[in-house]
Amino acid sequence: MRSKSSSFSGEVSSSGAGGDVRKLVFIGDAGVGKTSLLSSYRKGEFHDNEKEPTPVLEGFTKSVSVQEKDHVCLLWDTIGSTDFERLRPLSYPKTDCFVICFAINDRTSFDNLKTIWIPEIGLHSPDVPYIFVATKTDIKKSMEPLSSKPCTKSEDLTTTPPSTILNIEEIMAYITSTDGLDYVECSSHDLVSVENILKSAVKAILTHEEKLKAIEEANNSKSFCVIC
Ligand SMILES: Nc1nc2c(ncn2[C@@H]2O[C@H](COP(=O)(O)OP(=O)(O)O)[C@@H](O)[C@H]2O)c(=O)[nH]1
Ligand SMILES: [Mg+2]
Repeated sequence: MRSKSSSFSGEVSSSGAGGDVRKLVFIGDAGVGKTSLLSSYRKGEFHDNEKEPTPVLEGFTKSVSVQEKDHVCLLWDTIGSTDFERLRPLSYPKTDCFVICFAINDRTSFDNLKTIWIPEIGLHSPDVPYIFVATKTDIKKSMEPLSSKPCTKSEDLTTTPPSTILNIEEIMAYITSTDGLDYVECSSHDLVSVENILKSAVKAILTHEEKLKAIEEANNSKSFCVIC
């Protein structure tokens, strides 16, 4: 990993997280791996994070290079459980991009994109771009060789049966039906895949800003024509 990291908490300024800092808020069901991927990325290595609590209302910054420019990202974790559905939106103001996570081996977390997460950001932050992230893809990879060769009895004893891994066609069918700007797969064990989330989020923000600029220019030229 290339960048310096620092803690950040409290108020954010009026333009996104402040100046050129891009605030990325990670949401998704409890247990999909949000805290693990953020804390692995921050520390530079994966720690089994089962007992580590999710930081609330506190983020940290990392910089990432996109289109030959360094962009500082403020990474903001949230708690996915329904008990926190009233507290969680306190993290949403000034968000530049939501990173909506589901686990590749957890169908409920995927179904909840539609029933919980898209409605939640639609309610609190309707004009903010978002991307989707499938987590724990190491589980999928560790199972791939098994499907291409006959299983022995011991190989059958995997904790995640192949049938519970979501397939890419189904994922893409849903994602292309939304306004999500990208889909990224990651594993907390593979920090390059985590950095790709940041790059994808920054690209989504830049795309969204270009779109807003084009709309504004079109509106300006329309008013100019009316005056003529
Ligand atoms: N195999 C695998 N397990 C993971 C990964 N990321 C997180 N986990 C495990 O998933 C569980 C829940 O992770 P956590 O980060 O607390 O989820 P959160 O509730 O979304 O923050 C923990 O036991 C983690 O060790 C991953 O990339 N691969
Ligand atoms: Mg957590």
